[in-house]
Amino acid sequence: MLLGAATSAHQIEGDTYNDWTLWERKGKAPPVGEACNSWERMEEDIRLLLKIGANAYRFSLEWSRIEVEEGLFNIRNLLRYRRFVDALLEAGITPILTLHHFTNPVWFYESGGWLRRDAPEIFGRYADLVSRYFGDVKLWITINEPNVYAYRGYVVGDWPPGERSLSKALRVIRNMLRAHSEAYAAVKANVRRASVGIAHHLRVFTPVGLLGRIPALLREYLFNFVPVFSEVSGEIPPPVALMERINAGGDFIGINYYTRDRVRFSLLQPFGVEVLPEGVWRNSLGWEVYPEGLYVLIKRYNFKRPVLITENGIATEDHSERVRFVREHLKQVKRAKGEGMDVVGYLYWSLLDNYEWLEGYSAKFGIFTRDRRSKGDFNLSDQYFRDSVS
Ligand code: IFM
Repeated sequence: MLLGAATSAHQIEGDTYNDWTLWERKGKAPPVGEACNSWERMEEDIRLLLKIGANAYRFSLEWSRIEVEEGLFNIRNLLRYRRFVDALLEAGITPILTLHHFTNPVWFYESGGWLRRDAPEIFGRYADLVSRYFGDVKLWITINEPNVYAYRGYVVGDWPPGERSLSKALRVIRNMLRAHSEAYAAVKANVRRASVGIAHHLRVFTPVGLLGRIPALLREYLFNFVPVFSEVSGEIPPPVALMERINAGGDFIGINYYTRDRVRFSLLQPFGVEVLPEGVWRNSLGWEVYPEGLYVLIKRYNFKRPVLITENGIATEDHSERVRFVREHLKQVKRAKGEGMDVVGYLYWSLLDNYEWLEGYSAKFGIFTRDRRSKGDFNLSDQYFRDSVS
């Protein structure tokens, strides 16, 4: 089983210049600064992975470093990632490469971004170029959390581009699913035996009261079901599209899991309102911690395919709470495996305390601090963790 950790480029590399940078400069998000300086110090991150007994590492390539202008690729930067992958392989760590993790090149963003008609082809071209350089990487994630990206950027509007339009959000989701399909085909053509999928952010939606079932079902359908179903069936269902055929394929189901929402009916909000009773386990951002949800989602969304837990983590200042969090979630993985689910890996979010978008550096998801100091015992190869998954 793959056991390891996950990160993303903008959150750890430092010195990135993309659409989120513009958002920061507008004062809409805290400045990322040099983050964990991983662009310079990636190889040190490998030492940390070895320290925790990890055999896998999920990280993302920063599209804006690679396609610096439309159709113009910076191969030097691509080769920087190439050297990193070589070092991972040498260390016996399986690289899991993400092509898109929220951030976009400024030229793409300023010309319409994910609303551009040709966004899927543009992304496919980028995936094609990159995958030619990584023929030995067997695990690929095309896009991270398309549902969250569309929701925050085009419904809530607190992420770039700051739109508040459901119809635009649906167009963005549709384009991202098409883009996944393009990238899937490109990677499969260039890399023999590659396994390619999306990292889906899935949540448990628990209704509060009888009427709460309506908004909970709506959320379940739009947020969880539509993206996963489109990926596995190759058809995008309404309201995103009218069963539009795409060639998408998911060789595994990637699940990012953090929390559940308890949803109550509201006459004013079609998607209901969230309620959280006193006394439930929460992380430092106030999100409910609900380990059983991981089991529920693996069972509900596996579509008879291998499942990879592409992210699962807790923001906390208390490292022993983090250890308890991982243990409780791995118990649920074990439970699902015991019932025949093919869970092939578990990646903790995150290796390092890093830049948590609007929350900046206040949320501490890391096993290590930004300066790469250990916070205490944590070893995925310990009997203690192995027992939970074997
Ligand atoms: O930090 C994020 C990550 O970028 C995507 N998944 C959720 C994490 C925690 O919020």
